[in-house]
Amino acid sequence: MSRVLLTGFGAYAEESDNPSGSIARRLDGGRVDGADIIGRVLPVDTEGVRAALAEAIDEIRPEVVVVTGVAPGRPSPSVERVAINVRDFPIPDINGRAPIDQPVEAGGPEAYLSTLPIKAIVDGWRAKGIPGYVSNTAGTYLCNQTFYLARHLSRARAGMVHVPATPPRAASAALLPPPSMSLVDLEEAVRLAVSITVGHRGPDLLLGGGAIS
Ligand code: PCA
Repeated sequence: MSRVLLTGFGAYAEESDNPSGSIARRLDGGRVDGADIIGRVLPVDTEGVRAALAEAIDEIRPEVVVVTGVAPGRPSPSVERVAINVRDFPIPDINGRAPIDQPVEAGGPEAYLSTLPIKAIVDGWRAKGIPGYVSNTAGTYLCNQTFYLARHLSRARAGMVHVPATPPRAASAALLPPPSMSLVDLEEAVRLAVSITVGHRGPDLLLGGGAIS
């Protein structure tokens, strides 16, 4: 029986109700294609997140790790291609830390590629009417850090999905509301990403997912 560790994040900055954490809680204890999902909510804390993730990996010993986070402003779910060994925080974490040009792991590789079938995930999303895409940067904040750590700390197939804002969050924007999708649709996108990963064998699909910039 395979185990999937699905992480989301708690509140930070303007994201008082982080949909990624809600989705991890909602899918926790569920089953997808014969795999058990164990959902965990991680703190948006650059010091604390390593211990929280390492503890979850030690305890669960997952075959797959899917890190999720919210990316307000993005139009739809996106699956990340790469995590870089850089922390350059544009806003502080929940404890006021904002490292500039610090590594995630001193002496670690400069980057890790996702070992999820990113093209198959996008293809599967689109087949179900979810307008997802491959993202070629996970940023330089906590989500990039956690995706990097997931690859660094475990041998599981590991990667990351960013989700857009939900309508209530978008409605709270002072001026132009960011794009949004309902929590139910985002939960389905994350559930599908897990299911496609669990069911995928062999190399990823050979479909375009690049960007000019
Ligand atoms: N999104 C942030 C960190 C936590 C979250 O949900 C990010 O994209 O880095």
